[in-house]
Amino acid sequence: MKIFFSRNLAASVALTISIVAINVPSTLAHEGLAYQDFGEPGDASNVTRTFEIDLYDNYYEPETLEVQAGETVKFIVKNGGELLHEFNLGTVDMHVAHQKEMRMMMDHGMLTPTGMNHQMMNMDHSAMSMPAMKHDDPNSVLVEPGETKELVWHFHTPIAVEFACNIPGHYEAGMVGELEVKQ
Ligand SMILES: [Cu+2]
Repeated sequence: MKIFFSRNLAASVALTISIVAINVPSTLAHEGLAYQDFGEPGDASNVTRTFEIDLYDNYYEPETLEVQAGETVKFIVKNGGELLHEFNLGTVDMHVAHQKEMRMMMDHGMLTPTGMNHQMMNMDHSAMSMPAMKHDDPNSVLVEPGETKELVWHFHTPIAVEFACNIPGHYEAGMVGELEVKQ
């Protein structure tokens, strides 16, 4: 009887723990969130912190960053690799969605493994029934080899997000870093 009771107790404790685990989503998934939920393009005159990020084939240096909610951060993003790379701030779900768009741009020749077709990127694709094919997301920069770009971002909410490269295959290869926005 005693054994039955403790087993039962153990089972119910295990059940409680698993329910808690199921109910707590991954801190990085944030299903349904958009960049507006954690920040917005920042004003360069309000920058409180500057990070230099080096992009290589296929990883970032550094791979973890930490900021405070309320800060405006300047990211100086330098591509020291031989491939085209992206620096995109978002949740896992946002990156997965953007990877599909990037795959489409690659399939249509707007992007190549080493650069972008600037003429095609600036074309009006609505006439070709290819909307949203322009890479102009405010939470992202595309950086060609040897190029340096800047992204100024204001973080308004404590959250854990990722900075990631959504060029086909790069995220999967490990081109992703963690950015924690602290309270
Ligand atoms: Cu990349």
